[in-house]
Amino acid sequence: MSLTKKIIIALILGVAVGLGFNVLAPDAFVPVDTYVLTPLGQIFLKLITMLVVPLVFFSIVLGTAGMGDTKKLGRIGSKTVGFYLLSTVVALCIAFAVALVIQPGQEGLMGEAEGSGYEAAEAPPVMDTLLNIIPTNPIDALANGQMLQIIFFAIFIGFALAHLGEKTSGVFKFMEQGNDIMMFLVTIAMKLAPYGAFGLIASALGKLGLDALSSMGMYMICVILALILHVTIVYSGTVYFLGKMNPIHFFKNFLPAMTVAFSTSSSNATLPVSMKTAQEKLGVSKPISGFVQPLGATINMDGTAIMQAVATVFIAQVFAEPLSVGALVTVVLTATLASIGTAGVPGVGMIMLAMVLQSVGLPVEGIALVLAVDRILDMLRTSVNITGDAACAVFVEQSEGGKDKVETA
Ligand code: DAS
Repeated sequence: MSLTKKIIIALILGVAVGLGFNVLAPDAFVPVDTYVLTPLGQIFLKLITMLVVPLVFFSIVLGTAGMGDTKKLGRIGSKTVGFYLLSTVVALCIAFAVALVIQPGQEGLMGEAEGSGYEAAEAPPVMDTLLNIIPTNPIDALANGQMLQIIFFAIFIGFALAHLGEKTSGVFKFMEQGNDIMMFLVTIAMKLAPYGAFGLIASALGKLGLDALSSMGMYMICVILALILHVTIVYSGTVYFLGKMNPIHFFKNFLPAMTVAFSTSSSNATLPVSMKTAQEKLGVSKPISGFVQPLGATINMDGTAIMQAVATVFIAQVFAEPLSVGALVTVVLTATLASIGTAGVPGVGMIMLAMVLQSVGLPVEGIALVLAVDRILDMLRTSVNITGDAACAVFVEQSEGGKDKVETA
C-alpha cells in the first residue's frame, strides 16, 4: 500500500477516534491524548522539523550555485517572487468574493467584543522586514531557524560557489552530500507519517468536538470554498498553462506532500517532503526546487491569506462594521506583506489575522469567534500554501526550459 493511502487511512481513523472520544468518552480522552495521541503526533512533527534548517540551507546553496550565473538567479528570483505576490492577491480577491456573496456572519451578532487573548502583533514596517532579511550573525540565524535570513545567507554562499568554481569544488561536494543525507533522512522520517497523522488529527478533533464545527459552519464553508476555488482555478491554471503539465498528474503526484501538510499544519515541517515530491515526481530540478519551495514556505501563504480575508469579512459582519473598498485594499496589502515575514508553522495565520484586523480598525477580540475551528482550517490552508509553492516550482522549471523533464499536458 502506498504511503499516501496509509496517511489518508490514518487521517480517517484519527477523525473517527478523535470525535468518538469527544462524544462518547470525553473523560477518557485526556489520558489517551496525553500518553498516546500527542506523543505520536509530536514525534513525527519534531523529526521532520529537525531536518528543515539543514535541508533548506543545503538545497538553497546548491540551487543558487547550480544556476551558475547572476542573470539566471535574478530571472528565477523575480519570476518566483512575482508569482507568489500575484497569487496571494488573487487568493485574497477570491476569498472576498466568496465571503461577500455568502455573508457568513450574522449581522450585528456580537455587540460587545469579548477578550480573545490575542494581542494584535505590530505589523513590522516593510523596510524593517526587508532589512532584517540580512543576518548579522548567520550562525545565530541557523540556530534559531530564522528562515528568511537562512535563505539570504545560503543564496550568498551559493553565489560564491558559482563564481569560485573549481577552487571550492570540495565545499560544493560537501553541500551535495549534505543534501543527499537530508533527503535520505526525510525518507526515514516519512515512514512514521501515518502514525503522526493519526495522532495529530485525533488529538485536534478530540479537543475540538462536533459542537464547535457546527457552530462555525458558514464561516468554515466560506474558507473551504475559497480554498477549493483557488486550488482548482489558479493552481490548475498555473501548472497547465505555465507549467505545461496535466493538473491531474500534478495533484495525483503531489498528494503525499499535501497529506503531510494537512497532518502537520506546518509548511516548514512539510518542506522536506514537498521538495522531495516535486523533484522525484513532478520533474522539478534540484536547483529550482531548492530555491523556489523554501522561499515559498516562508513568503507564500495563499491559504492563510484566504482565511484572513474571510475572517475579516465575517468579523466585520458580526460586529456590524461595514468594510469599505479602501478597507478591503488595506487587508490585501497587510495580509500579503504579513505573510512575507512569517514562517510556515502551525497557527501563524491566526497571529497575522490580529495584525490584519487592526489594520482596518476591527476589534482584535473578533478572533475569539474563529479561534475554535482554526486548527482544522490551518490543516487545510497549509496544504494549499505548499501546493502553491509546488505549482510555482513547476512553472519556473518549465519557463527555464525544463520541458523535457516535466510531464507534458
Ligand atoms: N500553518 C501555517 C503554515 O505552515 C499556515 C497558517 O497558520 O495559516 O503555512
